[in-house]
Amino acid sequence: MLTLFHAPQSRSSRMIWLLEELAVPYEIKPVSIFRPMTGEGHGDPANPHPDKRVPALVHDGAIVAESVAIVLYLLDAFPQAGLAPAQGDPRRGDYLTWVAWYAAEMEPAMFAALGGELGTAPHKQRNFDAVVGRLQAALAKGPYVMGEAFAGADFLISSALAFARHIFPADATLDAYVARCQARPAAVRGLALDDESGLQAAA
Ligand SMILES: N[C@@H](CCC(=O)N[C@@H](CS)C(=O)NCC(=O)O)C(=O)O
Repeated sequence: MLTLFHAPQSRSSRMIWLLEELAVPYEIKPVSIFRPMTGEGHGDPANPHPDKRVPALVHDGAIVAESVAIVLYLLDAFPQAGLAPAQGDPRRGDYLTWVAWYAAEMEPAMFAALGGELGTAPHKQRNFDAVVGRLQAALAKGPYVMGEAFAGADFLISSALAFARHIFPADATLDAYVARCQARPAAVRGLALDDESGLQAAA
């Protein structure tokens, strides 16, 4: 059994989308998290994440934490979804590069921009420009970062882009990419389930 430890409208929301893509049975366990913007919530003792954050996944007793680890783990465990080139596939390196790039380059650059740090730190501005440039170059070639096919990295990249769209440059290609990813039936179902989980948490 797969159990997702989830808090509404957080980094675990896109994992509901991912689980919907896999079309395998899973359950969602809502947990409280500390929300720094409002000061609400707290680390939930029921959450197996080492830092009481979300997402956390338990699969047949094994705990997987960190968004990137969960994407890699699930897409290898359920290859029938066709969202990750397998070991030995020549596209595997590109896939791993994009997933790691998301965590190592895109997230830090995005949070530096959200925190207003770019103007005072030229190297952070340079890193941010590199992130935008790489994304624009990839999406000028294909509808998804790896080309024709939607793959694991697109969950992470498109959802982060949607979350912080205002700090990225106005660009119809970026808008169309986010819309294309979010129009997937599994994404639409995932969003509805996230909203539902928020209503349950509030009740
Ligand atoms: N690098 C982690 C970050 C996880 C994270 O910070 N999640 C937030 C929600 S978006 C959280 O649980 N915050 C609660 C806290 O910091 O205590 C990942 O991508 O999984």
